[in-house]
Amino acid sequence: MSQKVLNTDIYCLTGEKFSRGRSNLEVVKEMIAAGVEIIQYREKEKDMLDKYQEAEKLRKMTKKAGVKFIINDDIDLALVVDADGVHIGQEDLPVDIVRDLIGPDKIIGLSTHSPQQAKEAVAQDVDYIGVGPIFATDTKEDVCAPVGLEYLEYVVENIKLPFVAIGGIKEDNVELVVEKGASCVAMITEIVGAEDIQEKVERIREKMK
Ligand code: TZP
Ligand code: MG
Repeated sequence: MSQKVLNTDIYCLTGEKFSRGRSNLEVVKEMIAAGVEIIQYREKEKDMLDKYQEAEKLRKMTKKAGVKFIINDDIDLALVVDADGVHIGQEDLPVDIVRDLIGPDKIIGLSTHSPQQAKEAVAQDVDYIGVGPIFATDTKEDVCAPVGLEYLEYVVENIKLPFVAIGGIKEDNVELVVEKGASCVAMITEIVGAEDIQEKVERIREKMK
């Protein structure tokens, strides 16, 4: 288990349809230039061939920059592009099966939405959990209703796994999330939809201090 996996402040995800017409390649380039240390490739509506071709390029870019690269959902894709890991949800394959497929050295992240799911994650071979959606999110597909800050508080107090808070987090509310004890926050629209991604990341980092 790679305990140092979320030893960073901002966890970025792709979302091409929220990226103001920019490609994932352009957006990830900006994220890397902003000093982001972990990026998840998440594209729910693209064909596997498109995802493969894109993820190959993103893997090369992230590897060169020393940035962790995580693939959402697709274990096969994570393996073929040699990503650092996969991020799965409650409706994906069970963690033990994913671990068997992906091997002992890759990162497994698991989305959780309740104390029960967090407790179950502790008993499984996951490297980190996602905690959310904290707030209502514009990124609707495959995302459940907001769980609020209470669930985050529960995790901070009771769960020993590394975690990343996610869902509706913006420059304007990130302080609330950090105050509750999150040291790593994930954002899609706030970052991919920013006119100037590097400036946006800088401003979020200021707010997180
Ligand atoms: N999981 C929980 S909320 C969410 C995911 C993937 C979407 C987050 O998107 P945004 O735009 O940062 O609210
Ligand atoms: Mg999933």
